Amino acid sequence: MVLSKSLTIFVVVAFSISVSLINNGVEAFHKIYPHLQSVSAVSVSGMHRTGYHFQPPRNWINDPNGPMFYNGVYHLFYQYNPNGSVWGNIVWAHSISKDLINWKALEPAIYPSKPFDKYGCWSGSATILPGKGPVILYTGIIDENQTQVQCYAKPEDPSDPFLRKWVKPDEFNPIVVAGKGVNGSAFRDPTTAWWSKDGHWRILVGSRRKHRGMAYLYRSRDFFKWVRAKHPIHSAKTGMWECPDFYPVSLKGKEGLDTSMVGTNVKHVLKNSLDMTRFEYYTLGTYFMNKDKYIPDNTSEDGWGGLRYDYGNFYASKSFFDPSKNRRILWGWANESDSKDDDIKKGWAGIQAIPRSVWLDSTGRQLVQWPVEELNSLREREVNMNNHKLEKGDHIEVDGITAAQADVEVTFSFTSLDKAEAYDPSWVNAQDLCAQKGSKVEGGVGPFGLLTLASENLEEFTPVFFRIFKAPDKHVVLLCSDARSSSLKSNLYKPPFAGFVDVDLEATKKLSLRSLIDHSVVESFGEGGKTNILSRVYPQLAVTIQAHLFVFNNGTEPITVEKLKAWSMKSADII
Ligand code: DQQ
Repeated sequence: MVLSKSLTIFVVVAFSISVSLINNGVEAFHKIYPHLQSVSAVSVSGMHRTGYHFQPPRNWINDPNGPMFYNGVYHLFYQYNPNGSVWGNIVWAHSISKDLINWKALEPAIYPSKPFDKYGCWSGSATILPGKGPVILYTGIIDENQTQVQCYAKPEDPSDPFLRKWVKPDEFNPIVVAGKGVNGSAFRDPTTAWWSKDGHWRILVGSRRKHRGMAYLYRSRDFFKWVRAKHPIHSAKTGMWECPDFYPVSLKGKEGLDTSMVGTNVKHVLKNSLDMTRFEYYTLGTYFMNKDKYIPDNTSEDGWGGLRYDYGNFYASKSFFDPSKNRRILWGWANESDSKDDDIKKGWAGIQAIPRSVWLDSTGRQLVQWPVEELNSLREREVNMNNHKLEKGDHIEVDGITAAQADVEVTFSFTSLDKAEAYDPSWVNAQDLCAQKGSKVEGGVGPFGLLTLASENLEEFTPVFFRIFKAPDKHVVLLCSDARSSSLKSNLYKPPFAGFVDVDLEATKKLSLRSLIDHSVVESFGEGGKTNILSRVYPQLAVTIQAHLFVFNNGTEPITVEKLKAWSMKSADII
């Protein structure tokens, strides 16, 4: 008895220590700052505002909600505090676009007004009901203890091309309450519904039972009366699952699929956002509709070390099917990495990452993502660098563009992998490895890559780079986006974000990188979007026209910049 008690204490302590070590430096959410949440900004600081990443003119934003394409218009809703630049007073802000890049803000679509959402309108999704139009499912907060229920809203006038006004009918609302055995204070973020041939709509709702993250499955014939399936569709020991997303991907090609698609030529993706670590992970697997079970493939790790859409600052993501271009698009929120006090001074906090197309890699082992093609319309002045050799210690400026607001695509090549450093099998955590072997530590093949948002004399820079190691049976490729040298300012969260890249180097001896640089964000796509990292950074010197871009090599193996194209980026119209 005594032994089991101390064992319990040990497990709890070990669990909290391990969680705090991987906590991404961000405090858990839904913490209310009563004295700050309605302090409106005296002025809005433009210094680190983005030129083409989505952000409203002022105030706090978090999760993307209910993205959809309907009647020729893209809709983006998002969690928004209309009164201040910390989390609180949450409503669904609403913006519309014809191209996913330029946006026009409308009035908030959903805000507390009913007993079932009096204390907040939290995240959720949109479903377009054939012949009937869109319905939004969202989480309503019913009391000060943050008790959560699922609610629905529909357009007041479905013929309004912009769907400006949304109503929350009293009939059937709330449509789902926690029920027996479900933790009502950890029960939120309904998914887009999918329809099955058995005549039912199905949704998932994120939850937790003790330390186990759960995605509960609900079924409905009419979209209003929902019944919980006996078992969650899936669960894992990772703490609370927020913002689940569940969708099919095609086994071949880049085309996206409607959320209701099933069959032998698809795999399913289950993504969850981990409240404890503020990271997300996904698995690829098989959905057994008859049993309402999802089983991850044995190639997808199902836990803390699982695959991530993004190994940086990217959370509460949500995808939707865009029938106008037959693609699945992924939105993710990139929180600030500065302090709450800085956010209050700035008068704003939070951006959305560039929307990305997402599809299954030809290996079937992971997803691939790429910025939507519409982004290219912002490209203006172009510069090129071709077949430029970088010896050890070289850093060469990519001159002639606005380096603080740019898009860079580069392919690096090398003739030999012989000098690759030996890989120690204990290096399982990419971020720890990047912390140990940063961009300045000399290597064999690499580190090589880009120095983004760099000051002229490199007092500040955010390096995005590859480093290659030799394991007994393969090469291990590390991609880092290291914020440690990004700013002279202290009290910032400056992590050396990193991920491994699943690529066969023997065959190609090439690696490609794309970085979207936008004042306080560097959003990078390694090897065509296999490994992606978004960093938020706050340079003090490398701002506007004082920002520079370099290619560099700090490895002994010479590296060739085979092909580099960089563009100044126009600002998007986000009003
Ligand atoms: N943010 C929302 C929740 C969700 C969390 C509240 C994820 O619904 O679980 O703003 O960032």
